[in-house]
Amino acid sequence: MATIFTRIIKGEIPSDIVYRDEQVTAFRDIEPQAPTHVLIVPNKEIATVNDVTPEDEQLVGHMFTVARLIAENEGVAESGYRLLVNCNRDANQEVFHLHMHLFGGRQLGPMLARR
Ligand code: DGP
Repeated sequence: MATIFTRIIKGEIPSDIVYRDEQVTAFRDIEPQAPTHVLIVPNKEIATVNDVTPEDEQLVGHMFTVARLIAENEGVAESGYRLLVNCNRDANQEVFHLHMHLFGGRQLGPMLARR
């Protein structure tokens, strides 16, 4: 089923797009958790990491190349940034269309909140 991200990719609802090509679209998160918070989304609908297949390896690799480019464009490449992909319930995945978060622009702290 089409997600909100497919509608963004198709231009049916507005978003702040920072990069797009034939394979991926990247736009700013609607609820930013850092000065730079961009979502890198495959144009192809893949629900979760569990649905990634060997045929998607080039596409998934391309998401990293695009992340690197966006980090440079956003001016966070040298200071550092975090790439994060949530999968299913225990990771609080909210939108079931594969996406990579790019966070940067501040000290991001430890990788996970400590219990
Ligand atoms: P995740 O928990 O990994 O599924 O994160 C989903 C992210 O998507 C969350 O940080 C908020 C963002 N988001 C949800 N709906 C929209 C939207 O309509 N526009 C934009 N730009 N971001 C959205």
